[in-house]
Amino acid sequence: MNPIRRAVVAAAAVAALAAPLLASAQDIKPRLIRFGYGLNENSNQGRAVKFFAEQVEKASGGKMRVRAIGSAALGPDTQMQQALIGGAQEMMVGSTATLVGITKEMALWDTPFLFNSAKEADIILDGPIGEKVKAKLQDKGLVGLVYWENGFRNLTNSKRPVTKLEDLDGVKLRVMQNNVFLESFRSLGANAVPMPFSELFSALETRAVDGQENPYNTILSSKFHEVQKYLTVTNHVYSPWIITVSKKWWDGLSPAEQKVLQDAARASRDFERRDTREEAGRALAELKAKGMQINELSPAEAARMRDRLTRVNASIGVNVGMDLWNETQSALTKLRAA
Ligand code: TF8
Repeated sequence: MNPIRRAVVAAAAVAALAAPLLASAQDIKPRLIRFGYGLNENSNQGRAVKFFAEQVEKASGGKMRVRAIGSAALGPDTQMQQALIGGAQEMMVGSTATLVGITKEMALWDTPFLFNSAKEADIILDGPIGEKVKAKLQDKGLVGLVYWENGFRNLTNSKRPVTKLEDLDGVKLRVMQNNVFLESFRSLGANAVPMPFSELFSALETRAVDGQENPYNTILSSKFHEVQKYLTVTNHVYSPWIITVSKKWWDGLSPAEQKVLQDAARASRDFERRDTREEAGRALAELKAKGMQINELSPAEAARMRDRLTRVNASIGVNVGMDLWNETQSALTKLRAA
């Protein structure tokens, strides 16, 4: 080989080695990601979105930037979902419960007392059943990345201490825009009204509604203790959050960009669950210190409430499909026997 030819071959070899690196750098383009969420910046949700944003920026060498927009400034969950579907917004995190109008299978997670522990929730949500439900979003223009923990929900109100079923009679209770929640609380005797979360604080403050139900973390971070006196420990359902992406936008991303988002989402899930559980552990005491009256249900009353609430189960099974319902029940049975 003559020297010139040798130099050309050597240069080509160097270029070939560098190619994958260059290709992946070119595969990541400058992107601005509008990421909406409903709680405020100082909530578990806000902290985890911030964590996600940092991960994305780090992994993309600062090319992909996440603009986190909290406090429902881009609208309540249902409005953001439509913006994602239409491609006007890239990402969001919100309750799976507000997705049921788009993907009926999401109602599986609304089943009262479905999970006995956060550990059970993690296993089912991160396992094949959670994946299957998440995958259903794709036909509807959304890509689900990971589930976060909203948490076990508890009841608050400003009217009276709720220590038995009858205390709920006539209590005007805000629920999420979701039929299972609506039916569940109607069956308990409450006057349940669906309302987006973004309107809830002022509805409680003006007494347009008497009460609501959410995890301790949210009751605290949204300052509901300022407008709610009584808290009953019900743990009536485990609520997941889910990170969703506009499929229209996602399909235009390179595999490298999609990987950045997927990896960051997974890391944010682990961060969020750890942070949420740690906060939940002290939030109840803090709510008490801030003046809320905490009521525990007697075992007999808890059983009565549970019995009433789980009457909606049959209709959830039919709605999400009996195969999915049965698969979930047998997975839980197996888990509990282990
Ligand atoms: C609710 C939910 C909300 C979440 C949040 C806005 O009661 O628990 O806290 O959906 O993402 O609406």
